[in-house]
Amino acid sequence: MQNPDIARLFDEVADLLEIQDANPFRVRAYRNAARTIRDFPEPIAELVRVGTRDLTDIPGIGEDLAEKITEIVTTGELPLRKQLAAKLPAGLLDLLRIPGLGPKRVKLLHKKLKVKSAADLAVALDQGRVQKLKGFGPKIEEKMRAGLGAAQQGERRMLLHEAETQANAIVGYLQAGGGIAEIAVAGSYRRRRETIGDLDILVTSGSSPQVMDRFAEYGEVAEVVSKGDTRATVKLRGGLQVDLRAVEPDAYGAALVYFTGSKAHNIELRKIAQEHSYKLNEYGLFKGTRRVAGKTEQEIYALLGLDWIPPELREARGEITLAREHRLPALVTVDDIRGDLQMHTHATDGKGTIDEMAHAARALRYEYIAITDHSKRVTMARGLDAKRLREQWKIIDEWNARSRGFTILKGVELDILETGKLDLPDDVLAEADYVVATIHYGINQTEKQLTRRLVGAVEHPWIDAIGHPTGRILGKREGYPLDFDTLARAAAAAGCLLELNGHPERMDLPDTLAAAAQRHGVRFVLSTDSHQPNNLSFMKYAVDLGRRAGLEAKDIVNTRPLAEFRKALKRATQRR
Ligand code: DGT
Ligand code: CA
Ligand code: CA
Ligand code: ZN
Repeated sequence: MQNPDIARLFDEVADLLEIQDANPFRVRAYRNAARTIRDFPEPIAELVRVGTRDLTDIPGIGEDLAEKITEIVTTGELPLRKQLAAKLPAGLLDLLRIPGLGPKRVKLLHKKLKVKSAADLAVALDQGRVQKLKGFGPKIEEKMRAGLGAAQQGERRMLLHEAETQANAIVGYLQAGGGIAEIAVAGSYRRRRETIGDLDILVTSGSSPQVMDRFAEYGEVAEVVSKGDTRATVKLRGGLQVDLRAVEPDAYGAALVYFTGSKAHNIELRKIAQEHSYKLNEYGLFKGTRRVAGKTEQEIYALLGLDWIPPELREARGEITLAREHRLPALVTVDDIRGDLQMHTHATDGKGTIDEMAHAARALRYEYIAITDHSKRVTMARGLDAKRLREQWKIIDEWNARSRGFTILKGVELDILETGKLDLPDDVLAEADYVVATIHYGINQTEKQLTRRLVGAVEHPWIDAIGHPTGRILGKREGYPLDFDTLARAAAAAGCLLELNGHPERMDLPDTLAAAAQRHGVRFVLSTDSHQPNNLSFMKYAVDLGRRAGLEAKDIVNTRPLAEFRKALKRATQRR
């Protein structure tokens, strides 16, 4: 049981409770617990096993939840979840995975239209019964139709962050068994896509049958789908499928290229190989029957006349031409990052204090952070009004006066209201060091309205960046309708930054949009949107996005020392 597995059970309980009209506070308690557990830095199953630490010491975990966690870890199930699920038709939960459908809408569909499954929903849509329900506009209907196919096939993609937890645990387990020379997780995971269909693991080993045996015996395995001497496929309890292949050392590089993909990239590579009268497959690069390369990726790319291409770029989006012309970008790395520019504290919906956030950031050897608690419109998070914000800024001033070598910037995550007006007055915004503006409400407006709201913010003198610009929530909600080209052009012209938000559920901007924005001359800021100190580690996902978009350190302003960072902000050019 990895932390994400435990978290998923709690999330499901919250969904089930919500569909069944349970007390909202109870729903909230399970949601918060799920989030806490998902983000918890140590494996909770381990804590339970060793028993040295009381689970109730974890913020947000009381006696009752601690007991449930222990139950999950020891039995692999949560009886409460089963009880709640038993009260509902089995297919109803599949509906939750359809974009646009949360517990509230699923509840309505069930109550009003007697929809019990994805198949029922398809029929109801076709009969035009769904659009008559309150709260179901044509946009949502369109989204539901698009998502229905996947839901009916039970397709489920996992967040990169969750897949990473699973991947690290499996790799650690396999290595502990010994006999493995090399091991790598290839596929979309290595390309750092924001969601992962399945994990593709490669090993070289002198004893591959034993490695396959050990793999099948892994504690998290729910089902061994197939197993031979050199390959096996399993399904884990959380539903994630994992493929393991053993290859000979001389073919390791070729297998790595092949199984890293993407498929489209492989097809382009194979075409180049053919043009040079080679044959390329997962066993190597061949001239006739002779293998001329295969041990490393580098030698394969080199013989094809290409620079080695970082996995994040292998999407057949022009990287092969760049590699041929030695023009690949020097992609940004986590080490380039000097500060984190979006995080929340306990003043709003975060769990740490200013001091705790700063400490965690210093441990990452950052030079600066911005504290960006929500503004008042976000009532759910007890957003700050001007008075509370200024009180917080006074504390930050005092903190900065006391400390050396590290600076906390006075920031705010400013809500762009439904009307396009801003949630705080200009004189307050002018006093800030950094303002990131975001949309949380009115997301069902038209493309025109939403674009206008964002462009208005981009052009405002005291807004330095637009946060989580598309508003997507992975697996739950697509980004709002936007004329992104117009937004990117306006941002470039105004010198307003666009954020790459590394929160695992957001990873927003999407890579393709970030690449498009860069072509318009936009500069970026990377952030984690942390809600507790250890969330600062999410920066790697913001970097993943940047790398997939082909960004270099120079495209990203928080790779710069503080003084230069300040100068790069739009407010540096304003006169108060
Ligand atoms: P996923 O698992 O849906 O997140 O995405 P991938 O990219 O990991 O895809 P997967 O697991 O189906 O296959 C892993 C890699 O194997 C894929 O990126 C490229 C390679 N591959 C799979 N099928 C084919 C194929 O039919 N042709 C070629 N050239 N490569 C393939
Ligand atoms: Ca895969
Ligand atoms: Ca696969
Ligand atoms: Zn936000």
